Amino acid sequence: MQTLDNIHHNLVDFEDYFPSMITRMGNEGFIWELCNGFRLLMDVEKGLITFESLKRNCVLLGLHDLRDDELVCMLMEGDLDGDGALNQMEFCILMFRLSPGLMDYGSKQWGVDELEVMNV
Ligand SMILES: [Ca+2]
Repeated sequence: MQTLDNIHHNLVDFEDYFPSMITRMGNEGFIWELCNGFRLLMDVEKGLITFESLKRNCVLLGLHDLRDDELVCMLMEGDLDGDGALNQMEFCILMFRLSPGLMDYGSKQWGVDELEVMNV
């Protein structure tokens, strides 16, 4: 069984990318990029990220080294309302959880209000 910690090890480069993106783009630009990432990964018809859409599109986010069980783990970890797919809010929260550096940065810079803004 994969854990989020295992996925961390596979995503070290990916994680480290986030804080530098915020520095470069600012908070609003970064949130826009996160939402953009969600749209790249989602199933267009459902408006949600499903296992199938994640598997098909994860190359776009540099996640091509992830195995099926790791993708399933990400979906399970991120799925807060139990519908088996990720909506935009769940995706953004998962991205924060996958990036300890970002979580640390975000907790200093952002409040709950900013996170709720993403849930449009
Ligand atoms: Ca869900």
